[in-house]
Amino acid sequence: MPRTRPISLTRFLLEQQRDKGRIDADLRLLIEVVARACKQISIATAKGALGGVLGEAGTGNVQGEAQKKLDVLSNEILLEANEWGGHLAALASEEMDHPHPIPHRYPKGEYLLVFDPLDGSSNIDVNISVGTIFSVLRCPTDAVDPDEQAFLQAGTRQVAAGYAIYGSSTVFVLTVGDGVHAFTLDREQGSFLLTRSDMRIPEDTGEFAINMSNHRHWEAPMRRYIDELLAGKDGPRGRDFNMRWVASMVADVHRILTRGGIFIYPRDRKDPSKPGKLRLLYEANPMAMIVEQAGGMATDGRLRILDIQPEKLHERVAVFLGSRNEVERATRYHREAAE
Ligand code: AHM
Ligand code: MG
Repeated sequence: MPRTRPISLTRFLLEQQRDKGRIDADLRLLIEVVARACKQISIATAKGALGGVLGEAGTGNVQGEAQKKLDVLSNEILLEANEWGGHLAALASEEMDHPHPIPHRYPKGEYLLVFDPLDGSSNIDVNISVGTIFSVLRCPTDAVDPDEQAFLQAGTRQVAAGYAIYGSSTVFVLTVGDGVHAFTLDREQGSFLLTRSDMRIPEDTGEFAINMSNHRHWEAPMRRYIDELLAGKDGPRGRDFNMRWVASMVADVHRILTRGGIFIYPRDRKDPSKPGKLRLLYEANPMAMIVEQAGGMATDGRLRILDIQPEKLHERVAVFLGSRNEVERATRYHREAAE
């Protein structure tokens, strides 16, 4: 339940800067600007058919995916909001082939912002939750005009990560390395208000999230883990498990932060050239930081996601995240199979 005098995101960030010394003024401004852009995206998303924003944009992104009108619009909103503040050295996004430099007419800052402007966009037209995911890195000091290389940093180097979920309410979830905090958008006031601080993911869970239709394409350890869950009370786990799959990573992760669970998007044999579907820099890394900050665990089935050294801006990775004991088990099955 919200407190009687809820803390605004603005005040929370100011306290993180002034009292805790955890963020500087530029990072505070950056997060505020991202949150403001998320408010705009939330408004555009909520208008739905009335805003003329549903449907295909008629273009494709670098990953060969058809872009929705709202993918393109959300990307533009985030670019426009972040270009001029003087806090960023460059931006990169799922929807752009290459990093976007800060135009010369604006001052440059020391941070890099990388984002998925509208995650789960296959759900837009059917009115199911979508979201924005973002990650903040420091720009290497020797990168005068930061290119792709500047972004290729392990997730452990993130200074902030978060997402906004546009669901039955709009919630902005943030970590600056000091726990995970959720702010609900008060639409009358137009501000994000702290509604959950220090979110914790339970170590154990009876709920899993995976796209089961890919079962036949999975590797053996993946099938072993899920088949054991499906066997329920009569199987080796001796209990029943429940399944949820929203097909919006933000929504699945938000549920896991709220009540626990394991989310898996494994690599599979459908397209062996792709090591998973989700992207390391703007989906897996920010979510892994959030999940770890909430006491959970995030791996690619073998390694800790945050330790992976990226080689490409749009690199894909397998993702196992959520309640620690289940992620540990699924990861162990994969490691054992590799021995
Ligand atoms: P997107 O960024 O193009 O929306 O793709 C990522 C989404 C995730 O939000 C979600 O977990 C996954 O793709 C769903 O994939 P699938 O349709 O294969 O179940
Ligand atoms: Mg996405």
